[in-house]
Amino acid sequence: MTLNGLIEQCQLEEVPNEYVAMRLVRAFEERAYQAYNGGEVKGSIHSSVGHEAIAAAAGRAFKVQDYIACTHRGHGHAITRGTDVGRMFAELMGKESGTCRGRGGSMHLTDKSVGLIGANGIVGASVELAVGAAMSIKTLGDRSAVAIASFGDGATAQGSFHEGMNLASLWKLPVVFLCENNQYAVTAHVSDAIAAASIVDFAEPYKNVEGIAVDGRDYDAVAEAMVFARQRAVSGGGPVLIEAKTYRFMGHSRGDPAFGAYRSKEAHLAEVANDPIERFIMARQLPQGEIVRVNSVIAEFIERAIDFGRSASEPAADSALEYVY
Ligand SMILES: Cc1ncc(C[n+]2csc(CCOP(=O)(O)OP(=O)(O)O)c2C)c(N)n1
Ligand SMILES: [Mg+2]
Repeated sequence: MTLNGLIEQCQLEEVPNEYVAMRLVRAFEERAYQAYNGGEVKGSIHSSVGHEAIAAAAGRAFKVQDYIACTHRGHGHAITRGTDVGRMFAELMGKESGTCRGRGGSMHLTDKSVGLIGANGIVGASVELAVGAAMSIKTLGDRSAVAIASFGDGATAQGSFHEGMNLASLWKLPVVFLCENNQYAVTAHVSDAIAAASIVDFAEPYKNVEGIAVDGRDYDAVAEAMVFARQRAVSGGGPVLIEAKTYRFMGHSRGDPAFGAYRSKEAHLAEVANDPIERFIMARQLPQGEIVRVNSVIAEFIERAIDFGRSASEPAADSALEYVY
């Protein structure tokens, strides 16, 4: 039950694969949220609605041999790298068939088979994991792979971000720093929390690091920046810091409303009107009838995937300490 399998099922002619990728991420997030509210998901979840163009572009621009470390908002990257979506639901539900045998849940969803070296609940930790992976790539003399650190705007206030940038800069490591700036760290707006005028400015003091700021809701712009960044990093040119600017369409996590407390309804509605999926449909002038047909194939796929999670078994209680480190 992978994205590529779904793309085959869709028998696409007039709709590109990237649309399916973005729409699958959206459908997963919406269904996972519903399942959370229905008590089926254990632990916490964080929705990546609004970030779909970034995940879809990463799925396209990066290669199977690359490594990616994610944040607590990492479902989209797992999907576009090719993690089995049924096993993702099983993981969220704490089931034995999950990608981490139900021990990780949403925030620690890991899938070595696709180079996903972990979602992470520690803000900023994805930077150090990716820099470590990039060090191993360089040490082994592998000239075919890069590591990607996905992190939020809030993570750029962490020491780990600057430590990672410093080492990667000094040693010209093959790493792509991907800041998914959704404007908020829980309730704090980026302008109140981060000292730089723009996050991309953090590339400036670090030698060998190139900074690129893109509209994170524009699939083509993000994909172009990532293809460039990967090429530069893999060929020994040094790291790239991509700032992909978007908006967090939902609340921070379960229980946090999308607007009302710290975001006004008017400002929120103006942001969600700028929807990466709708923009892609408009930019490519995709036929409405085909969109409706493909969306229904995706909806059925999601139902099969969640049913897989539901019917999977719970880990045995006496195995709780196995497979944890
Ligand atoms: C080291 C650390 N400090 C604080 C937290 C609590 N926390 C969880 S998510 C979050 C905000 C993260 O914001 P950002 O990096 O912008 O990512 P986003 O949630 O917007 O994707 C904070 C402060 C944490 N998990 N880890
Ligand atoms: Mg943020």
